[in-house]
Amino acid sequence: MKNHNLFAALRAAFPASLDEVAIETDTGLSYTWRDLERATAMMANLLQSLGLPAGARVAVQVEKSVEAMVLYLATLRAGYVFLPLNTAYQSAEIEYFIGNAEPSVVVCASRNFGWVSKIAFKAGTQNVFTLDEDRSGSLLDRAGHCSDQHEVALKQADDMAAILYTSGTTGRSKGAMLSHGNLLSNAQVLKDYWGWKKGDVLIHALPIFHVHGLFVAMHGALLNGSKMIWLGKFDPKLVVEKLPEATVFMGVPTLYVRLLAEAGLTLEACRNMRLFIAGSAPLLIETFKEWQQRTGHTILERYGMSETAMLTSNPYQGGERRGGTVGFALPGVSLRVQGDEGQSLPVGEIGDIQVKGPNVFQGYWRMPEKTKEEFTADGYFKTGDVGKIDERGYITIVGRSKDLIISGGYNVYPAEIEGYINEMPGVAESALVGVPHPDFGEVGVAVVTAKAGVTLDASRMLAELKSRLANFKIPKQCFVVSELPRNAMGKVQKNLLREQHKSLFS
Ligand code: MLC
Ligand code: AMP
Repeated sequence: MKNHNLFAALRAAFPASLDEVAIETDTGLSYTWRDLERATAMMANLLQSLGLPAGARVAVQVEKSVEAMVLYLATLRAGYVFLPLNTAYQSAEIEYFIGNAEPSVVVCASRNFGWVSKIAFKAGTQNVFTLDEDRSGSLLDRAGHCSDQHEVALKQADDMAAILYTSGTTGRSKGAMLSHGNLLSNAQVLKDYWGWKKGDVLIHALPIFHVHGLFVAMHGALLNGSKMIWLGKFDPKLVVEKLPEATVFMGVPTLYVRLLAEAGLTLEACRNMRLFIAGSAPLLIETFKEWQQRTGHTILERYGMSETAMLTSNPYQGGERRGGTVGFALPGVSLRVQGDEGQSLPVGEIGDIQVKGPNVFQGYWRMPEKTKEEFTADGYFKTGDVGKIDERGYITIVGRSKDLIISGGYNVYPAEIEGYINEMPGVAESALVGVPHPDFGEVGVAVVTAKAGVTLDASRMLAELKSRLANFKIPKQCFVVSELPRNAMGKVQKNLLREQHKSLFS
């Protein structure tokens, strides 16, 4: 029987000579393909020795490191389900994810072991390990005693490989279940579409707890047997320094904005580069054009999401990469734009983007009703993005029907933040809106009203939020006003607030 385990496909793409370098880190370490083969085997053996139930979740909140990547690959290899968590999440956020996903294994940074293990044990997790970016922690200690021989677990294409938490209008996060088949089909399509070839070297500068860094970048390099230059954190100077050794770079728009601020970003620095790819948030046309002028390269913009991995891409070859568009639906992806009455819209008209394809997820973890709501009767997933298709087939995203702010490539759900603000003493109501920002593209601004007779202190409210939520979710400003604008139906008019504050950071 064919093994559809994603790891098996990635492993099959390792170069024949396992002694070649697979990864070079910014800390001066170098890992061969043999190192990856052995380390994933040892860690997979450790996971399998724990007697976990089928489909067990392995929840991971650790700093980026090659060992963290090995943990991801080992989870696939052993046949369990990987659940990555942003390192910025604090205890209330982690408590929700662990409570909801009920992982059998939790891996955290040793400095967080006290509070994370408390949450995990309370939720019934039996195994809590630590892993730090300096290759220390109980996970590696334990894996070090395991055999380096391991047979890849047998998986069907529909078996779950990962759960990625993402949110919606109600504010509570939903776990998007992605199968081995979802991830592998998308990786294979992108390998061809983006012309990955022998000799390619990827600069990996993104976090590995979201689709972009974990799947698009990492699977791309692995499936091509390509070396990665591995940066623990995005550092624009270091990226520029490493460009001459690389051929492919991927980033969210903020990374491109910050790279453009580097004097060292020149034609000469980019001489060996083949491809710059951007996504996760809208790339401003100014950034697109400035990049062309400075480097001689045209950024290739693509579009995707946690529930679907990649959906569209500008062409790598055989067509123009058009700034401001996200290109064409990828091979195998069926994409349509629908109007309010569920009718297909003609060329150029704006409507809801819906998609179907082998990359589209299996549903939301333990939320069958929510899953049903997000699909049409004929099986299309409602992305929550609003866009149009031009006469040449290029897709442009013009907005979102979901109330979502994308800040520096991270999602901020207004409903979640408003929920926290509304619970604060003296607050009557609040609205969080996204406004343009030169570095993060968009940032959240809170507008709050007080209960009668109460004087609210905006900076204290922000400090209170900061003690409870991931730092990127904190509004960059907070205004206390006498009332929020409403329409005739009594609904808060966020568009007016957006308009009012649109120049705050320009
Ligand atoms: C950091 N800060 C942010 C922020 N990142 N504020 C708003 N939005 C962000 N994204 C704030 C922190 O709160 C902190 O504020 C200050 O900046 C410094 O924090 P830091 O952690 O040191 O920041 P830095 O390292 O500079 O991080 C910026 C960044 C990072 C752009 C490198 O945000 C990043 O890696 N973004 C990429 C996200 C990503 O990979 N997205 C892909 C999602 S997948 P203070 O006040 O506390 O000091 C997806 C699907 C798809 O969307 O299509 O790909
Ligand atoms: P996430 O839930 O983190 O996976 O975020 C996915 C969302 O990011 C999509 O639904 C889009 O709204 C947005 N997105 C991703 N890529 C792009 C892009 N190239 N341009 C505009 N928005 C994008």
